[in-house]
Amino acid sequence: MAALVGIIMGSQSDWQTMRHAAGILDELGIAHETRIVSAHRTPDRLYDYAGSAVERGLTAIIAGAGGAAHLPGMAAAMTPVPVLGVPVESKALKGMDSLLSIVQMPAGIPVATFAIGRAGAVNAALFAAAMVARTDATVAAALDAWRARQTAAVADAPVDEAP
Ligand code: RP5
Repeated sequence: MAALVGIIMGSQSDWQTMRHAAGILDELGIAHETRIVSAHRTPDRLYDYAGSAVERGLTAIIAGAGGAAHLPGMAAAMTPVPVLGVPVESKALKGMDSLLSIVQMPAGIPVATFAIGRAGAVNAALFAAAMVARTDATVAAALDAWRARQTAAVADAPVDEAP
């Protein structure tokens, strides 16, 4: 099945974060693809990927990067497909560098920016799912069920946990 959502990341090291986005899309049955595409190390690959996103039918691109995180913004500059940016937590600055690099786009080239790390990856995937769900009743039902399971899993009261 052709991918509806693309997950790209700047490095293999980003996969530990971005795999959470892929996991959510797997759970919801949304066809997706995962690629390492670096704005700095593989610029031609980025050009090819973003340039072909429309013709390949992608609804959204989830782009994760850390540090000087130019991948989401550069991808957004080269395609009209909505780009959802995930700041990966960096060792030196705990992802604040990634967050600010991704969120501070100039007016005219939007990137929807999510939280640093796993929460951002999960929410970017849920957001992409919500986009797909507008025109896909099966995905809409899967997303509703996912949210209902999450709600049902929240206990009424806290318990002591093993240290
Ligand atoms: C960025 O540099 C990547 O997105 C990654 O988060 C960061 C570090 O990359 P590696 O040195 O671990 O490959 O381009």
